[in-house]
Amino acid sequence: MFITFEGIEGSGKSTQRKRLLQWLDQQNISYISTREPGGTGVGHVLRDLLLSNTSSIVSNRTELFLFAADRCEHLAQVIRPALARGDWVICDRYVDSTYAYQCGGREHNEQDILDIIRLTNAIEPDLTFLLDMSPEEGLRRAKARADLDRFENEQLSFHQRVREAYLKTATKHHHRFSIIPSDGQSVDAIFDMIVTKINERRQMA
Ligand code: T5A
Repeated sequence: MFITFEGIEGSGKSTQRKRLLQWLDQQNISYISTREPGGTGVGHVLRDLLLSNTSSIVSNRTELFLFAADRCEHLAQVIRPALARGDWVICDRYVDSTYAYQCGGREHNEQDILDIIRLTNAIEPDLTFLLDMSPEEGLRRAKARADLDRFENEQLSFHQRVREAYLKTATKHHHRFSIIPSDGQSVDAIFDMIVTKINERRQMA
């Protein structure tokens, strides 16, 4: 299975991904855990460029192509080989982040974003968990945890557009999306919903 976690800043993706890895260990399921940007050596360099507050990137188009480049390497070096071995792939952010941030947040033309995603030859995930929450709460958590990065420092309206774009793409791809309302929900309650959904999907397979 190829499972992705999506959501605005601080929505709890990493927390849930780590919980899922413990569960997979208990189930004796072999997996790899990865993320975008930064799932490869090349991606690590790109991640620094993309997220650093001192980044010299000024063009939103450059940003878009760097995310796409990160994904091409990630697919070639990590995701495709893992799926070919029969491992589960658990990925923090993927194509839906490009849609939400570059189309929603940065307001690139929608068709251009869909074309870029298509050109990366991305494999469609089996399941995508969208941890949906208000940007105010997500940013509050992100601020409490560490210094804010280049995206987290964007205006609230940027994050509101990101959230709306996520909900739009989740409706369009409802066959793979599971929207988890995460405001005020405990880590355990959210994780229970995730495991229920995974078990449902396994029974269908
Ligand atoms: N990006 C990425 C694009 O613009 N385009 C793209 O194509 C791609 C792939 C990546 C950035 O790049 C952008 C989007 C991003 O801005 P990132 O660091 O990978 O950045 O992503 P972040 O969202 O910034 O990751 P975070 O680690 O900040 O957020 P998470 O993983 O969603 O949240 P998490 O789990 O670390 O939790 C945040 C805090 O909340 C607490 C945790 O303990 C932690 O302190 N928490 C809870 N508290 C209360 N109740 C709960 N249920 C909680 N769950 C977690």
